[in-house]
Amino acid sequence: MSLNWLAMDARLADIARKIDHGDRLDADDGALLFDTPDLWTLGELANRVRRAKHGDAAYYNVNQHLNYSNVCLLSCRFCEFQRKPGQAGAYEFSIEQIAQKGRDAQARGATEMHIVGGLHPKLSFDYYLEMLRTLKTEAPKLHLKAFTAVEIVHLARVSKQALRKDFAGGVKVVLEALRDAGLDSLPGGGAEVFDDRVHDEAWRGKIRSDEWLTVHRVAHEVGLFTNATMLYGHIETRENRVQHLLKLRDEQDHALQNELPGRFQCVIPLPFFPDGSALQHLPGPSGLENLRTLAVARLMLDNIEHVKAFWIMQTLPMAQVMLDWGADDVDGTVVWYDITKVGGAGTHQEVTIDTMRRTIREAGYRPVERDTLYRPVVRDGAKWSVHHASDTTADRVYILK
Ligand code: V47
Repeated sequence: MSLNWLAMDARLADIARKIDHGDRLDADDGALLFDTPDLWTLGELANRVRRAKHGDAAYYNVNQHLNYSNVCLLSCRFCEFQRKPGQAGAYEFSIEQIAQKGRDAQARGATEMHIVGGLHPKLSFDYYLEMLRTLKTEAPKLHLKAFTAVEIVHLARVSKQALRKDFAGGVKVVLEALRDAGLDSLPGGGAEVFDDRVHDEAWRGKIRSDEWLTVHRVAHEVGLFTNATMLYGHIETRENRVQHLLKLRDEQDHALQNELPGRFQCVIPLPFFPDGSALQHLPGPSGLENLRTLAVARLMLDNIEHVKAFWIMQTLPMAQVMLDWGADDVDGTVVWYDITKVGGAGTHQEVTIDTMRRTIREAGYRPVERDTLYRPVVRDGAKWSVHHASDTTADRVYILK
């Protein structure tokens, strides 16, 4: 019996050579990686890069997500989370409710609070500053990873900074005020896919890619580390995905070449979930498409250290497979999550530390608890400390390498 049909796609040989030599892949390589039927070689290449960077480590953190309000001025067609003011199910948390969640998370031993919400028409800039200040007072051990670039631009409007001609200058004022109130880093949400056609069809009214990238650039300039997402599997093309990854790579080049005090730490490809959204007639990406997109992200983004398989959207078994396909991180214990509820989940979506570690071990990897800045954490129950005592920028860079 001939096994020729199992042979490697010969077109991948050049890409494999580039990867072995540490050469950068270009847009044509990205297109080929999306086109090849040879998924095994693609996965193997991504795994090779992942193992060269992180060995058998698989990172997770003990975190808690907080979605402070689902009220949103936008009507993104992929979103099942947003509600209009007064609509059934619309909510916003008071500062005291948020403080209680912070105290609970800290008592549980969480290292991070990941905070995002809709673009609320009524909440003042002070609400957001107060939220951060209160959490820093009530739960000072929590790293506050808060507000997507979309919320930051909304806050620039709310605080009238967006009236300035200089968009980046207004964003800077807002980010500095939030940082001084306790903001520690920015999550990667709201990037969706960097393409104006897709933007206008599916999330008109939201900031465009140039604004999203400007917010992250300014964040890096003012010393904040950030993440980046890519929402795929809806009305975008695979070429759009390649362009999205290249734009992220260029932005990271800018941060690294200019030695900015912040940069992207992690990229998170997010598979579109149609249920409950205005695009629910679409099928959503298949498991194989998820693996392919993850592997391409790992291979194209040679300058971003970490790639996350967000288990909430991928499921735990899929996240296990993804550790072999380029991912080195699975996010954290989460506890509460309101934005997507896969397979009929409610807002309580939690894994315990034991389950997280067992899941990673069963996939053949070594579980490493990290803090938000990817420093190893030493834990004894709810008590924890960062393995490297000092918190200098030099230390961060050391751990990132
Ligand atoms: O920005 C919304 C996406 C994002 C749907 O920074 C959807 O560490 C799929 O950004 N199907 C929020 N995706 C989640 C996010 C995130 C998650 C985990 C870790 C980090 C990080 C960031 O969720 C939104 C949007 O792109 N989203 N609706 C949906 N129906």
